[in-house]
Amino acid sequence: MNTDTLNVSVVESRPFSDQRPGTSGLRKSVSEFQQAHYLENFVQSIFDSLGGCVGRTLVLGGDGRYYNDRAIQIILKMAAANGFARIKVGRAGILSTPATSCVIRKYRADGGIILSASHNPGGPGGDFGVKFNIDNGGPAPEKITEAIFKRSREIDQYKILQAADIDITQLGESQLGNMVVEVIDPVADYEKLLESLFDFDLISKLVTSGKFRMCFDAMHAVTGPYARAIFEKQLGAPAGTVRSGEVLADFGGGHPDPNLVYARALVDIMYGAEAPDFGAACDGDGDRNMILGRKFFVTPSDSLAVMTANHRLVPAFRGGIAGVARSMPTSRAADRVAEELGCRHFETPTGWKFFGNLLDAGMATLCGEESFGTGADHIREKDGMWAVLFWLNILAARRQPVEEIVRQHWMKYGRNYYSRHDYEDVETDRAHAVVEQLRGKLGGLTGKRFGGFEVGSADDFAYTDPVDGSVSERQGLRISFTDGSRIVLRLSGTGTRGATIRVYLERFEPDAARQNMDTQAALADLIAVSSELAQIRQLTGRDRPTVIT
Ligand code: VG1
Ligand code: CO
Repeated sequence: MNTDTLNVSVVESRPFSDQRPGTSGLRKSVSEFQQAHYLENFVQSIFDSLGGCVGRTLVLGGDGRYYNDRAIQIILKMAAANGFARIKVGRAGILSTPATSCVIRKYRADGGIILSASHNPGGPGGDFGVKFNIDNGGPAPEKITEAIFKRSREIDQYKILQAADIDITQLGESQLGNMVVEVIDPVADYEKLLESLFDFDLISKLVTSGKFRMCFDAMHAVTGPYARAIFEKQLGAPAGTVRSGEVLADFGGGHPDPNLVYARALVDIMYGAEAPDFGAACDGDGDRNMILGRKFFVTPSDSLAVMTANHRLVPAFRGGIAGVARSMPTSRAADRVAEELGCRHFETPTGWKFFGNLLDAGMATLCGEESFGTGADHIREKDGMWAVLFWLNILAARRQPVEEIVRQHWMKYGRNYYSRHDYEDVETDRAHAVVEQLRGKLGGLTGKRFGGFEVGSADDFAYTDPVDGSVSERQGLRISFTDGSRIVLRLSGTGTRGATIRVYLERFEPDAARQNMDTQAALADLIAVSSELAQIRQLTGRDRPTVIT
């Protein structure tokens, strides 16, 4: 077939002014995405920013949320009209974010589109999103997302093939115009990759021993099929180990964010009578994870530190690691482990896209964020299933309860009490006023005392990428105290309603005798200082956070 004979429509369109990707892709309510030409304009802006689509290969999938099915058909037809040679699409449109990264890398595709608003709720009244990943399998870096945004503001047409919908429920290849649509198994390649990293025999012995019970909550989001295939089928964990394993378009009405607030069902099991030994959950698109022991919560910052300290138990890391990278608001627990190991550690802005260069350059091996994200150099996304398997590998090798492993870790390295306070859906102007007010104070804070705390340094975090020298400014206000405590404040880049203020609190406690406090109590003095500095109550009228994690 030749392009001239293809039934391509060039559709006139007008730009939307609000298509700037945030921390992780473009996220809006479903109804905004359903406006005429909205999705099409953004997808065409991605294609136009690629410097040519002809002959290229793209990976396409999503987390199964509402509107995925329609969006996939639209993108397939647009890709065909724009000259792509091949699209690998997950069966029924399913591909988790980490699995997409894996497939892009394995088949050397030119990029991928993930249809997900991650941990945001789904359904007709929920959110939708589009993430674009580049050929290293990772989220597009800022210079690319800015180019896409720029293009979206001037775009006046898009191309789409006039054709019937393609059946993507069966594996195999079919033709759409000149493009091959290849429907792939969403789990197979990713499962093989994970199997190559961990000691599956050892983990299988643990989960089939009858002496160890685990519970995994897929929150009716994308990890259900992955977890069933890997934990139950491949590793032999008893049927029923995976809860809420069916992917539902509205996630069963839940909020697929694996934390103590939204993963309530799992938390109740893990803190109830007869609690299992190990519990875990993942988010909407499978890149986040929460780790729980019996009546015990592992903060994501501690999880990264414990993984780093125990990396040699995992076959993939037996030869050592080059370095650890964490996002700026993530606690500094992993830094101390890196120092003891003699490996490098890095502090990057929030968002996985900032780890890509460090991983590509072999400077960092493990990465993590306080927002329930951990991952490594096997792909270029954070990886929920990977994190759960890493913990299972540690548990299988050490044969100790989760709580004991973490407490021993604190005894050796000290404990970073850590919490994040979110104020959601704040009126945008008021949220900006909070940031401006605090930013204005930063210059005069060093040396000042607040309660028992003395400010050691205060700045608006700017990051210079050590690989390509690119600079990202205004990445969060941080105030460090001389005793190692920190307060960080930034606005979320993933919300879809109003603005979300995030306050991150961290206090270091080296004394083992004082490592057993309740987190909020241990941070109470610092929380008081943060209220005084940030003036959230005065400037927004909010007297308490919406979500505490
Ligand atoms: C949040 C988290 C950030 C994470 C991002 C994407 O961003 O804080 O650490 O990388 O979500 O996660 P923000 O800007 O709202 O703080 V996900 O699971 O969307 O891919
Ligand atoms: Co996610």
